Order: sequence, then C-alpha cells, then structure tokens
Amino acid sequence: MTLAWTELAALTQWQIDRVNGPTNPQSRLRLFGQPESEVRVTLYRDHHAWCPYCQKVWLWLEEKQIPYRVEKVTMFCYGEKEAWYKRKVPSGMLPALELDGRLITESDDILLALEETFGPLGWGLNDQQVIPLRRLERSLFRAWCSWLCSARQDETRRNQFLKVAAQVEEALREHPGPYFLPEFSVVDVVFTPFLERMNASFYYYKGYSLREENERLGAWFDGMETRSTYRGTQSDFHTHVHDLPPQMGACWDNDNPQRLVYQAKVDQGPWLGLPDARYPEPETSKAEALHRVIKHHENIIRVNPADDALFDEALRCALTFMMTGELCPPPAGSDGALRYLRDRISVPRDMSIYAAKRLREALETTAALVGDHQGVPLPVKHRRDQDPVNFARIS
Ligand SMILES: N[C@@H](CCC(=O)N[C@@H](CS)C(=O)NCC(=O)O)C(=O)O
Repeated sequence: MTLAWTELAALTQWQIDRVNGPTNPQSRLRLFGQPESEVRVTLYRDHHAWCPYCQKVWLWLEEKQIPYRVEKVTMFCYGEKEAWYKRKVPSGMLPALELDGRLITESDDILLALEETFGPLGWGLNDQQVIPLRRLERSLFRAWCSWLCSARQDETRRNQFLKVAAQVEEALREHPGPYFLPEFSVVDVVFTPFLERMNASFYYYKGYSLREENERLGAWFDGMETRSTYRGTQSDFHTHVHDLPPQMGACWDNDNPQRLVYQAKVDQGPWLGLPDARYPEPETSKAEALHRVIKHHENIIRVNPADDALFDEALRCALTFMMTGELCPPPAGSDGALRYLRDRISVPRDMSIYAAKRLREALETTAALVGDHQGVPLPVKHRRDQDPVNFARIS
C-alpha cells in the first residue's frame, strides 16, 4: 500500500541542530555553543557544497569550532551567479571569507588569515613540516588532472600518478596514526577535497580504486571518516563523478575492463558497498533521507520532467519501500522519472552519504518493478538541471 505524505511524515523524527550540532551543509549559522555576538566570520561558498576549495575552509572552521555565518552562491555551471556576489567579488570565484568585515579570497590566503586570528589547526600552513606536504598535494593534484582529463597515453599518465601516490603513501608512513602528521592537522584538511575527488573519479573513469589499492591512503580515509566534521562535508562517488566533467572540461573513460564494472556500480548500484564510505551506516540514514525528501517534495516533483501526479505517486512508492521494506509497484511509465531523481541526489547538499545510498537504492528498486527506462541523461557540459533557482527553499 502506497503511503500518503502525512503517513510518511509520521515515520521520521529525524532532525539535527544545525547551529550547534554536527557539521552539516544546510546550516547558515554555526555557533558551537557560543553566543551569536561572537561571530566574526562569514564564509561564502557554493550552494552545492561541492567546491573543493570551499570544503577546505569549511572543514578548517568546523575543526576549530570558530563561530561563522554561511552565505551560499551559485557556481557558473549550475546557473546565474548572484549580482550581489559579483559586486563583492567581481571574478565570482569561491570561496571568499569576511573576517571582522575584511574580505579575503583565495583559499590559502583565507586559511592564513584564519590562522593568524584564531591560531593554527595543529601546525601552521607555513610550518617547515607542512610546506613539503602542501607541495606534494599540488603534485598529486597535477598528476590527477593529467590522467583524468586526457584521452591519450593512459598508461604513462597512470604511471605518473602512481609515482606521486607512492610518495603520498611514504609520507603517511612517517607516523603511526592515520594522518599526515602525528595528530590531525591542516595538512589533512588541505589533502581532503582532492583525495576525495580522486578516489571517486579514478574509480569511475579509470577502473582504479585509490582507497582500496593503497594501504595508507585507505587508512587515511578511514581516519577521516571517524570525524563528524569530515562526514558532514563528505560527498559520494555518484555526485562527484557527475559534477566533475563540467568543472574539468572533460573526464575520459579508459579501456580498463574494470572501469565498466565500477561504472555500473556507481550509476546503477548497489551503492552500499562502494569505497566512498567505509564507516558503519548510521541508524538514522533512512529517516534522514525521508525527512529531506518530504521537506522538498513539491520542488522535487515540479522539476521532474514526468507528470506531477504520476511522479508524486511513484515517489511515495519508493519512500514506502524504503521505510517498510515492502515492494510497492509505482504507476506504469514512472521508471524513467524515478531514475531521473536517483541520478540527481547531491551529496552532501541534499543529505548525507548513507541517506543518499538508501534513497538511490529505493528509487532504483522501485523503478525496476515497472521498467528499464533511464532518466533524462545528466548533462556533461553544465549542471543547470541543478540550478538552485528551481529549489527556492533549498536549505
Ligand atoms: N585558487 C582559488 C581557486 C578557487 C576556485 O577555483 N573556485 C572555483 C570553484 S572550485 C570557482 O569559484 N569557480 C567559479 C564558479 O564556478 O562559479 C582558491 O584556492 O580559492
């Protein structure tokens, strides 16, 4: 029996304290138990919680528990950049940060200014131990771009990347713990955004599992996932691999047969075993997914290309299955519409990683009951299908 929206709402009590609770992408004010009068910082970051340079600053603020406000801005490939932001930062680039009313751009300059005011996160960015590791991060970044964004010389570019990855393994071996220095520090923050994107994109486009094929990097990811700060900013493979092409120009598939196996898992599931998350699933994952869909269901239904009434029922079928475990056949012809949403869940913007896995699974299982139509393909040159304007009540 397909549950009504009110019946579904009764099945979730999920809620978090966005201001003082765990790290979350929906928050516009973070206080960490301090009074609002203590706020000296405003972080300007992207609506999608996708920008890697924003993630670096975001994670730093969360780790240091510095009270801050968040203003969200649209990235070019998702829609129109807000005029108020262009007046503030004419290039439109993110992140930007205001500290006591002073505007700072460039993520490293932002971190340096924050360190000066609030003290370093473990070690300073310009510490003698940190500088070579920051250089290593940039080498890894360049080797990543070179392999991911080229259709030629796959073997050579792969070997170049593996050479730098071996240096990262060696650097991690310097200390017994999972992190780059004896304690968690700014170095881990600096490495986080692109290691996460490398893990996702090589898995999908090259059939190479960075996290599983490198012992110390695997332990580093596991260490990061013990931190609620990181979990709050963490994305999943599906979101990353489909957000990267418009940002990078192009991401090229190679001929590795393993690539096809991994691609099928990322696109069609099962999502639960993917090495984008290895920490145990929180008990609240389904309740969180349900809460987030209910909150935005009107917009979700409106932007879906299918007929509203048809998709409304199909979506409730998927949610009913997710919460009760009972298969609930959706209306004929709704399979493509369910997969349209399956492909557009954005992590962590919409919900956290396990909630998204559960929702993707419920949408796919329900769609498969009536057919194998795929949704409208995801665009690769832009992501206007995710324009925040269409999700006015986006938080
Ligand atoms: N070097 C800059 C790079 C920042 C950057 O590349 N930001 C991208 C997003 S990842 C951006 O704002 N692009 C404009 C847009 O997409 O709207 C920094 O470290 O802050």
